[in-house]
Amino acid sequence: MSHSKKSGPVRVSRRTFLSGTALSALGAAGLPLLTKGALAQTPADEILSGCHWGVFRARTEDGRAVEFTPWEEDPWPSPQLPGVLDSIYSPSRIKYPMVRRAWLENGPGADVAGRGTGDFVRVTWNEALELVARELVRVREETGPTSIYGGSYGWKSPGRFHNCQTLLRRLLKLNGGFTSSSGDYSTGAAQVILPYVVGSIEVYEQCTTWPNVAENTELMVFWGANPVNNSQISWQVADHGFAKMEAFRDAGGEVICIDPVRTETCDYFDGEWLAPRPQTDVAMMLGIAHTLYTEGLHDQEFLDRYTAGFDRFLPYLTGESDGVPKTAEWASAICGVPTETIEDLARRFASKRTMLALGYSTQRQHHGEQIHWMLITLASMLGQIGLPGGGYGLSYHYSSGGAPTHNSPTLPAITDTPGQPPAGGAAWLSAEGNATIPVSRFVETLLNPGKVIDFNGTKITLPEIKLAYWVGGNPFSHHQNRNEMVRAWQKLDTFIVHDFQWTATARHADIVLPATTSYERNDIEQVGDYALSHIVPMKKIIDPVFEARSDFDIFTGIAEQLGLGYEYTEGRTEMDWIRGFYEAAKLESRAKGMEMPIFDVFWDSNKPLAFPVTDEEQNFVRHASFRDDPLLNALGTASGKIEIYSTNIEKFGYDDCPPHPTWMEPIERLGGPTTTYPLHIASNHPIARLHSQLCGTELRESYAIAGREPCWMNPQDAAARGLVDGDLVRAFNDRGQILAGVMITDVIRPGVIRINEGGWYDPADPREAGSLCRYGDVNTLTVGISTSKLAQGNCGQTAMVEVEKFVGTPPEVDVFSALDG
Ligand code: PGD
Ligand code: PGD
Ligand code: 6MO
Repeated sequence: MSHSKKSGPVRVSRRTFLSGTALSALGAAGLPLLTKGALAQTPADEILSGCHWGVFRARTEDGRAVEFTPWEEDPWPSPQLPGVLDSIYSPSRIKYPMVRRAWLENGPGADVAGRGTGDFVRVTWNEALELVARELVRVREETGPTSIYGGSYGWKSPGRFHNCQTLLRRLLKLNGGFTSSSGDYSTGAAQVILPYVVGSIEVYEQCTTWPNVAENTELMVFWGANPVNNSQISWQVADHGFAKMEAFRDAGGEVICIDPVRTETCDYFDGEWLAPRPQTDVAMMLGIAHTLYTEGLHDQEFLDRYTAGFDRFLPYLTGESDGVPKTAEWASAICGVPTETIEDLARRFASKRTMLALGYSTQRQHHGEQIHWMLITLASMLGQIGLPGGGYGLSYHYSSGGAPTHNSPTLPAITDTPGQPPAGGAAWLSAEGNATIPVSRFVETLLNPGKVIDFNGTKITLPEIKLAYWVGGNPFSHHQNRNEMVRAWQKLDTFIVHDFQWTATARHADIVLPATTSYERNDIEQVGDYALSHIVPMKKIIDPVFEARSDFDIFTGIAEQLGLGYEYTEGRTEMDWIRGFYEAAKLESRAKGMEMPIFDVFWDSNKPLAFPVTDEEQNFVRHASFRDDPLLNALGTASGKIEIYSTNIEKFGYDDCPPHPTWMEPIERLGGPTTTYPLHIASNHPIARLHSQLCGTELRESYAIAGREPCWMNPQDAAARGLVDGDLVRAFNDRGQILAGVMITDVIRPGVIRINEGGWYDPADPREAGSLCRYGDVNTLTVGISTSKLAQGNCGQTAMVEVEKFVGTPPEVDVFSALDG
C-alpha cells in the first residue's frame, strides 16, 4: 500500500518529461492554468476539499459540517461519502487524550493482558505530551532506538503536509532513531518478486490506458480484479478515472471475470463469470499455458526476443522435469474449472487481442509470489505485451490505474528528515530507520527477538521491540491471526496511538491521542494516483472538535518537550509548508511550459487546478517502448528481458520460491490435500468501507446483518448447515472465532464465503485467549504466516473455516462506543 501509490504513478518519467519539453515550446509564459472566468463560478458558501473518496464540497452550519457533496466533475462519486462526513461526529470519535489506568498508575509494562478492556483515564494535553516524551527517551536510553517501532503502516489520510506517518518518523529520527518496516500489505509478495521478472515493482505502475483499451482490446480478463469496487478510493485524492471503462463497454468488448465472487465489475460489463477454487489460479494458468504450447498457439518469436529462461520453464510445464505435465486436465482437478473451459480460454486468449488484468488479493496468499510471475509468463506466451490493447495490466483495479496521466508537476511533501528539502514520493518504500523488518513480520518480531529470518536474498535479525507508536493505521484490523497478535502485543511495555476513531487499535493502546480528521486542518494534494489531473486545496472545513489536535501539532508538542521544537517545525506553520510545496510545483510547472496561478489565487479559487493531458499519454501502451527497442529500452532485470527463469532467485535457494513460476500447495485451501475445515473465506476489500475506516459510522447500518459484519454464502452451503438469510452465525477454526450475519446469495461460488476485511475486532473478553469476536473481524481467522522467504508478505486471503448457527443469547457488540465519555 500504499504505497508508492506511491512511487509508481507519481514519478515523472522520461516520457512525461519529454512531453513537458514539447509543451514548453508554447512560449515562456506558458499555458495559463486558471482563468478569471473559472474563479467566478465558485460557490461562496461551500468549502472545497479532497479525501481518499474524491474531491468534494462541504457545507457548514454554525461551525458544524452538515453536507459533503461530490465535486461536479467527479465521473463516479463514491457512495461512501456520507460516512466520511459522519466520521467527524460519530459516537466512536476520540475526544480527549486518554491513558490506560494500569499503565498510568504502575508504569510501562503494567498489566499488559488488560489492554483492550477499556479502563482509561482522561489526562490533559500537557500531561499526555510529557508522558510520551519521557517514555520515548526512557526506551531509547535503556534499550536503544531500535526498540522503538515506528513502521506504523496504514491508510492515513491524503495530504502532502499532514502525512502522519512521515511526521512520526520525523519525530523519532530527532529522538535518535527507530525500527521501521518495508513493503506493504497490499502487494507484499508481488512488489518483491516483480523486479526480478520485469525490472520494476510494476503493481503500482500505469497500465495501457482505458482509451487505448476501448479502441484495441477485444477480450478483457479481470482476474481477481474488481475496479468498480476498488477504484472508489485512491491513495491520494480519488479521480475515479476508472469511469473511462465505459467506452470499452460501449464498444462491446468481451469480458471474462475469473473470481470466486461474481463482482460488481462483472455485472457492469455483463461479463462471463468463471469461479475457480480460490488460491488455485497458478494451476489454472499453467493449464492454459500447457494448452497454448501443445497446440502451437504460443508466440515463440516474442519469447525468443523479449524473454529469458522459457527453455528452463518448459520442462516443468511439459512435466519432463517432475513427471507431471501441467495439462488442462491436471489444472482442472486442482482449480475445479472444467478441462474444456481451460482449453477454450487458451484458444480465445490467443485468437484475440487480449488484456489480462490481475488484482492483488491473489498474491495476498501463501506462495503469493507465483501468480504475478505466472500471469506475465502467460502474457509472454501470448506475445501481445507492448501492443495496443494487449498484454497485461496490474493496476486496472487500483486507484484508477489506466486513467491517462496528465502533464503535471511533482507536488513535494513533508519529509521525515528535518532540514532535508521536500521531495515527492512516499515514505515507506524507502525503508528508512535504524533497523527495518518486512511489514507483515511485526508480530513475528515481537514473539522472536534475535531470530534471523530470510528476506529477498538477505538475512534479517529481528530486533527486540519495547515501544510501538502507531499513527494512521489500524493493525488490530489489518494484521492476520488476531489471537497470536494479541499475545505478541503483551511483549510491549508501551503502545501509543493517534487516531480520530476508537478503533480496536486505539482500544488496545496505553496512550491514545485524539487526532483531527483532514476536515479540521488545511492541506494540499494531487487528484488521481495515475491521472495526476489536478492539484486540490484540501481546505479546513471546521475547527477541531473536542480536544483533537493535528498530528503535526501533537508531534511538535512532544518535540518541544524534548527541547527540539524548532528542529521539528523548522520555524514554519501549516500554511507556510503548504505554500512552499505549491511554489516548488509552480516552478517545475513553468519549466514544463505551464503557468500555475500564484498561491493565493489558487487557494481562494475553491477549485481544483487542472492540468492538460497529451495525446501520447491518452494513448499510452505499457511496455511499448520495450517492444519497440528491447536493447535501448531494456528492462531493469539481470538480462534486460522478461525473466521467466530467474538465476538470481535460483541463487537464494529458497524451498518456497523456486526460480520459475511454480504451483505449490498453500498451507490450506478449498479441496486441499491436507485441509480440514470446509469453507474458504474471501476476505475482500469492502464495498461500503475503506478497510476499517467508516466502520464506526452510520454506513454500517446499510450493510450489517444481525448487527454484525455480513457473511456471504452460497445457497448450497447454507442449506447444508440449515441456515437462512439473516441468521447469526459463528465462523471458527483453530485460530479463532467470530460472529457474523448470513447473507445467502448465488453471486459466490459453493465452498467459499465472503467476510470483508476491516470489521472492528470486538473480543467478548480481551483477557481470554481465543475469545469470541462479537462484531466480525475476519483476521481473527486468517493465517499469520508469510508468503515465502523471498517476500515475507502477508497471507490475508489464506483461511479455511466452518460456520454454524449461533445458539443462545447473542452478546452485544461493544466496539463502536467511545471510551472517553
Ligand atoms: P485502515 O482501516 O485504513 O486500515 O490496513 P489499514 O491499517 O490501512 O486504517 C487506517 C487508520 O488510520 C484508521 O483507523 C483511520 O481512522 C486512521 N487515520 C486516517 N487518517 C489519519 C490521520 O490523519 N491521522 C491519524 N492519526 N490517523 C488517521 C489496510 C491493510 O489491510 C491493507 S492496505 C491491505 S491491502 C490488507 N488487506 C487485507 C485483506 O485483503 N484481507 C485480510 N484478511 N486482511 C487484510 N489486511 C490489510
Ligand atoms: P480484493 O477486494 O481483496 O481487492 O485490491 P484487491 O485486488 O486486493 O480482491 C479483488 C477480487 O479478488 C475480489 O473480487 C475477490 O473475490 C477476488 N479473489 C479473492 N481471492 C481470489 C483467488 O484466489 N482467485 C481469484 N481468481 N480471485 C480471488 C485491493 C486494493 O483495493 C487495495 S490493496 C486497497 S489498500 C484499497 N482498499 C479498498 C477498500 O478497502 N475498499 C474499497 N471500496 N476499495 C478499495 N480499494 C483498494
Ligand atoms: Mo492495500
